[in-house]
Amino acid sequence: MKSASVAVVGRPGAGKSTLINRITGHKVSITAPVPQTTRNRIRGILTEERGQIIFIDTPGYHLSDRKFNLRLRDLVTGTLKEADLAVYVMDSTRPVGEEEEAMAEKLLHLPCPVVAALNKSDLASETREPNRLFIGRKLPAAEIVEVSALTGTGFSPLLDRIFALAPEGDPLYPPDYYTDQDPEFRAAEIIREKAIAATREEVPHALYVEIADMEAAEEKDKSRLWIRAFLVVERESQQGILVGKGGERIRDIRTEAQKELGRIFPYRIHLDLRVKTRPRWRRDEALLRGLIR
Ligand SMILES: Nc1nc2c(ncn2[C@@H]2O[C@H](COP(=O)(O)OP(=O)(O)OP(=O)(O)O)[C@@H](O)[C@H]2O)c(=O)[nH]1
Ligand SMILES: [Mg+2]
Repeated sequence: MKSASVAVVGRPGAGKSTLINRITGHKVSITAPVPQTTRNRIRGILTEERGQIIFIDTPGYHLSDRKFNLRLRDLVTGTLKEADLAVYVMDSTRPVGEEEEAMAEKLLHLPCPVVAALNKSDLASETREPNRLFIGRKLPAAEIVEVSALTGTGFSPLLDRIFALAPEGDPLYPPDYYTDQDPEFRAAEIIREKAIAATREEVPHALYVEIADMEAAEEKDKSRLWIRAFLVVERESQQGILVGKGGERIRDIRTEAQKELGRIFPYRIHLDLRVKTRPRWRRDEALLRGLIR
């Protein structure tokens, strides 16, 4: 039996979270068309006859020296240090930039093997071949597999490669486990995804979700899960955007979140969603310690 912990790394928006969701067959990690969605290390577990692979989703590797971003980058570094191997997800439709250079440089000095997933193969792209050459030049030992995280194309050779490189070992999780996230974190993430999808520009980045209360209650027809949550933003103006005209936007976010939470948790969901402001939270060291982990 094989057993491995696999760090999934790459530039923001490369498709890391989409890949893990598709590989595990579950919504493990939230995704969005805007970059810098993932802020935590999130495990997605795949168990097969060949063994168990623990995929660890990470924040997109982004070169900025703001406190918030440095913490995200530290998570990537820490995850790579503990992993048995790394999957380097690269968006084949975007030209290589300095972030890609920095990411590749980091991977070159790892003791563990690297598999490169050249992602978004479902889209036509003039940068695919140049990007493939870039990986070949920067990481000559890395095998390159062309994939589409969206459709699942290329997953079979990718998984063959991962299992081949994985060390022997016993599974760490029972076979039916696909993630180890606690319910509060999952709920907060689903709500954040719906809020990101409903907003633009700086709002998705200025946002986090605080679960104030989460409680299950037995009722005669079905068990209910009560969730009281806050969308926290940095400024009053962002609060207004989230609420929308006549409260329309927050109602939509709540409806979408409730729908998806109802698919994940075996309860009828009752979500009480509000908005509040916490100025400069992205510079609050103590808050970030709890939020980014
Ligand atoms: N067409 C296409 N789109 C993809 C593919 N993989 C991911 N995407 C899209 O790319 C966007 C970013 O995907 P994510 O999975 O959130 O990317 P990520 O690397 O996790 O991003 P961060 O968490 O910000 O680092 C989303 O809109 C996805 O639907 C793919 O194979 N094909
Ligand atoms: Mg992600």
